[in-house]
Amino acid sequence: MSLITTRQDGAIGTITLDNPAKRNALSEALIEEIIAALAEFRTGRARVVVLRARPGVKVWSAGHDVGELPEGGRDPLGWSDPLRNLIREIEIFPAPVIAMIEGGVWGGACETVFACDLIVAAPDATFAVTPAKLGVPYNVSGMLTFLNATSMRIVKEMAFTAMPVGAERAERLGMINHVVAAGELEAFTYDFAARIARNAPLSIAVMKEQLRILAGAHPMSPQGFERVQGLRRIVYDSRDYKEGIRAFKEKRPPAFTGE
Ligand code: LCV
Repeated sequence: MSLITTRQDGAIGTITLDNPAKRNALSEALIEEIIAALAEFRTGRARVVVLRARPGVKVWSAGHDVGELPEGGRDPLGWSDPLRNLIREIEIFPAPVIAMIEGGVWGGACETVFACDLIVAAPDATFAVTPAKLGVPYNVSGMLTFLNATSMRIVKEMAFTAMPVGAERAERLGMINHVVAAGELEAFTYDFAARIARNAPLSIAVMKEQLRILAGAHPMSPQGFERVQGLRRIVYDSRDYKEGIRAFKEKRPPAFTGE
């Protein structure tokens, strides 16, 4: 059973997340379908891609599929984790990806949306960075995605509180491009997409790639990287990490002890 639907109308591709039973959780299977769709759109010379969920959803995506996270002893967000592959595929896709958002965006889905080039949201959209809620040691390139989306102060607030940020505030902070009434969201987004599709695709592709390279140009010494990896291992080997995953699965609040 497909977990997304896709279509291409002229130069505009659309990917619709379509697994409401699991609140569009970013499972390996769903991510593989998105990546395959992006490959098809690249072959089909799409000039813009819209990434969306079904109209009227309350949850755009609940983030990484927690059931697919290791229960300890292994990096939960290593290089080859499906979520990391998805982020990189969106970033290197040679045309703008527009995230069209209704409802709640959680955890790894929040990073996925921030990795998109443009974000258009309905007023009910919310964005939540959730590692602290689960006890997960987020990874360095993921934190850089958040830092490229807003200020350090706001990243810290979102990461430390795990509280959702609403669309209006997100727009005020420059975190998203536009907030549009739900009834006009689709028309606005596809008009936005059509404007981009009428412009020069090669010029846009090279500007997108330049901005990706510049956004990732942060010096980190080998020692600095090794220190981060060592600290992250302490977290994913901790009892708190196991407790966070278990509490989610047992549908109860976690009791973190700092060990
Ligand atoms: C698997 C799920 C999920 C889910 N995975 O519906 O950023 S990090 O580091 O945290 C990263 C590792 C990450 O992204 O972790 C995931 C972060 N996501 C969250 O913290 C959101 C977790 N989900 C929720 O809080 C609720 O599901 C929301 C508020 C999104 C929706 O609540 P609602 O009452 O509408 P349910 O909670 O009843 O969920 C419906 C079904 O979807 C599953 C959930 O287990 C349930 O499945 P069953 O019907 O089989 O019990 N589900 C929801 N989120 N991230 N599965």
